[in-house]
Amino acid sequence: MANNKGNSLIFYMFELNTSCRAVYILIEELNIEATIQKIDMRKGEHLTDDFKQISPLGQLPVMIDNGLKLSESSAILCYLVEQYGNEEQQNKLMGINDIKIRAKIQMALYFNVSRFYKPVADWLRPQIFRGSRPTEGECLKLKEALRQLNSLIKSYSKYVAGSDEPTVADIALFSSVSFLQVLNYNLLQYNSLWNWLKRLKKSSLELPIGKSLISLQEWQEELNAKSNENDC
Ligand SMILES: N[C@@H](CCC(=O)N[C@@H](CS)C(=O)NCC(=O)O)C(=O)O
Repeated sequence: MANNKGNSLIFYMFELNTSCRAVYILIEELNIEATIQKIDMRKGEHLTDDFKQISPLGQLPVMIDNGLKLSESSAILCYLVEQYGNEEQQNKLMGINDIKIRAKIQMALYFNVSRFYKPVADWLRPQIFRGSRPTEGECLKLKEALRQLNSLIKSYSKYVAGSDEPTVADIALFSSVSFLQVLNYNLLQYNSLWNWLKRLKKSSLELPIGKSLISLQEWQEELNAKSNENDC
């Protein structure tokens, strides 16, 4: 049954942005009845005056809930769990009853924003916005970011904050990594990361994760069709 408490939530997202996708996975997991407003950044829909009233810097993701306007996906993820999760979900996704897990979740969220997200976004951007390949420098930075994430996962047992169940930090990081996977990026060499991905896909997040991948797969099919285009 949908979580009706979410009736007032409006979530603005660009389907091909990893931060937006992370929040979308959580909305699905918490079954929040939100209004999802899709903004296509490829068409410049984030640059209009109307959208700048909502997000003054023209950034996505952004949400409005009962007068609260929030950007930055990590902040949105934490807010949604606290506002809409029941006690079990709050404990599982944000470790509210375990200060050490909670601290490690924060650490992994900061790692995502400060070290991981940007190299992934820089590698993806040319492909999403220009249909071109990333540069060698962008490829090298992405490799280093993946190596770091692999080490982080290796240092814990199952999930990125050392918990037995996936948390919001896994959702945030998964969102970036799954994008690479859909584009057939070779992740097999990052052994711990690869096994974490497999675990996540069979975890309690299996359904929201699967749903979030549909639009990505559609985009990838579109990309393939374009690269094989032949009008002779
Ligand atoms: N740290 C932010 C990153 C969000 C982000 O990078 N958004 C991009 C989407 S491609 C954006 O809005 N770019 C437009 C701009 O910065 O003008 C988060 O986690 O929400």
